Amino acid sequence: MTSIESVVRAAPAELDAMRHALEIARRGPAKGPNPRVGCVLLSAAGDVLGEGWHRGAGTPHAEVAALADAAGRGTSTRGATAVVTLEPCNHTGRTGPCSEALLAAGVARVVVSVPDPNPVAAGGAQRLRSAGVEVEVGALADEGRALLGAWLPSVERGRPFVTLKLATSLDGRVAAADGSSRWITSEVSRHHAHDLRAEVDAIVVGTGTALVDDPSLTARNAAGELQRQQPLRVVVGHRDLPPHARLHGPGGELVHVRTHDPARVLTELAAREVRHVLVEGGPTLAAAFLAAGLVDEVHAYVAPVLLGAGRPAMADLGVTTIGDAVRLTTRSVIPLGPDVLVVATPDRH
Ligand code: AOF
Ligand code: ZN
Repeated sequence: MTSIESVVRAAPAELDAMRHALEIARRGPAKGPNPRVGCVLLSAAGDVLGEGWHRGAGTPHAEVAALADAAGRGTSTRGATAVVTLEPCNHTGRTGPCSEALLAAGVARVVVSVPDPNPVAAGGAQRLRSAGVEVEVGALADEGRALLGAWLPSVERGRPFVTLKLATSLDGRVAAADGSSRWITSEVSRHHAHDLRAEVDAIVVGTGTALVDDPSLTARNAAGELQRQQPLRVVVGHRDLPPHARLHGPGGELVHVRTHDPARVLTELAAREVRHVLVEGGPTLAAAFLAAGLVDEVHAYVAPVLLGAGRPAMADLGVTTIGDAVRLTTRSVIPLGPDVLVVATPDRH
């Protein structure tokens, strides 16, 4: 971005409209292939002509929904300003290009929060400018990026965003020496972890964990009932699951990726339009993702329990000297009953 473009010229009424667009965008789904987007149409006098938000892949984009809302109110959008949380798309995907829809509606000015990082869809700002429309990009950009969550880094990196979940004793163990592990963390932590499952598109475990723990990998509510939208359940490794495994029971679709290469797992999931992956273990898979530099965020639930000679949370990372340690930056520390949740991101070199 040039220094000229980084100066955003947006009127107070446009910033108010952007705040509202960010708010209504949150009515859309927080996960899935498409981002959450909101749009507010303003008259030259600053009155709201229409508003809309994106309800998920395959449904109209926010701009088109806002134009339809204005048409429903019987107001003309000729000369209007469109305030949009994401740069209008310039492609025909599941729906048509928003840039063309805005031009056809006679919109004269567009205020955008975040440029679209999707190379397939991007280019709307340029298309609109070349047709004589004024375009401002970067209004309330921090809020706009926060709205997009894991979708933004996932599209920027061309692979799903990866959260690694650990649940350990204070001395970093995930099981006692005999393998028993129920329960190290408290019920509060386990509920919190279930909510995290509900937020992601896919949960990944290694075949070792699938065979030993026989997990169901479902997102359940406090009453133990399955939540409405279940994440994809992904098992990584070469061994087969027994026919009676809980993973064959009710829940999200089960995918078995027969590889040990984390990059291949992510390529496979990206092809299924997965944007956010939760890696739940075990120690071998966790180490493989970390060693490959494919962990974006760690959620470590740590319980005030000591296990001594138990099983470590992480297999060999290839760290033999302190200079090679994998360092992270702590983003937040959340007390959960007797436990704490540490959210941290690996430092990139
Ligand atoms: C917009 N407004 O409301 C959204 C946009 O397959 P499609 O047609 O739904 O296109 C999805 C892509 O379009 C998505 O990856 C992102 O780049 C952009 N989403 N764009 O102008 C919207 N949801
Ligand atoms: Zn669009």
